[in-house]
Amino acid sequence: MEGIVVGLRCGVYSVLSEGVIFRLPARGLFRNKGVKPVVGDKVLINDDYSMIIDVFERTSFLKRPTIANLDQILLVFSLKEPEFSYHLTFKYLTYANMNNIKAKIILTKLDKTKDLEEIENIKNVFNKLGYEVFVVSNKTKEGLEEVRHIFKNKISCLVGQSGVGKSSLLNAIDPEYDRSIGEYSKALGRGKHETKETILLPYEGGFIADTPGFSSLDLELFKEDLAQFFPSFDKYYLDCYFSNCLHISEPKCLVKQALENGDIPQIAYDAYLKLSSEAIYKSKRGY
Ligand SMILES: Nc1nc2c(ncn2[C@@H]2O[C@H](COP(=O)(O)OP(=O)(O)OP(=O)(O)O)[C@@H](O)[C@H]2O)c(=O)[nH]1
Ligand SMILES: [Mg+2]
Ligand SMILES: [Zn+2]
Repeated sequence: MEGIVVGLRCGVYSVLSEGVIFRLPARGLFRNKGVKPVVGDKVLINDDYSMIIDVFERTSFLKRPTIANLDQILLVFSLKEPEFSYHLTFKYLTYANMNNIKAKIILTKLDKTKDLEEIENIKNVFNKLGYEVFVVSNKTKEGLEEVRHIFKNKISCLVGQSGVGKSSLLNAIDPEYDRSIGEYSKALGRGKHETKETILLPYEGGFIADTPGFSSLDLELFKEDLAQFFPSFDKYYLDCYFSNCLHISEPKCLVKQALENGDIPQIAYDAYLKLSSEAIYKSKRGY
């Protein structure tokens, strides 16, 4: 019998198969294969429904949060509490590119801001780089209809800092999900990590994953990966004069040229410089 892993807690898998959720362990043979089932995996369960006996090949794999077979990542950021951050948005868009998974952006807490110009600016920057941006209020439900359709028939994952409203968005989409909602802490500048585990929720021919919020220190990127996978850089970096160009002070750099032509927004390039200055060299790690 085939199924999909929708949850995992203390080594016990929740597998949805033919409309029923089974709680099962996984057989040890996965160690030989070098894979252990994770949420999102398509798996085979044995005839008496007591064990996962095989895991099918993955179409994609994301380490943080750990999830397989994603069609898209929905990066969720709030406009306020916590404040929107270009820095984090670019960081996570780069991460999605590195993993070859499409990403879209959802901005929440529209009801908490009156600064419509800022929203337009954010939209323009990311639209220019080829990303769709959705703006919603989980409270008033403004903008929610536009967001609903992006989840249909796909496996999607909500990724974002703690407190931005990932679980609230799911409840706004369907109150029956009944996701537990945390509090925003002014002192911490984020939520208090209300969602503890990644879980897949069925939605119109697909699934939406609610995930634990990340903290801003969670993800470490390397300079080389940023130079290659930063949003829109894939169009340029192969044609830079130096094959290991970091697009900072090297001559004949196509990224710098695109910046001068206005094809890359200044705010994106500034975010790149900051991310690159914080990152370390992969080569120095000896990989
Ligand atoms: N005003 C307003 N508040 C919101 C909105 N979305 C979420 N919130 C509030 O933001 C806080 C955090 O919401 P959650 O949905 O728990 O955030 P989360 O992203 O799931 O957080 P973690 O599970 O910790 O990662 C709660 O107090 C929500 O009521 C919104 O659109 N508008
Ligand atoms: Mg949550
Ligand atoms: Zn370059």
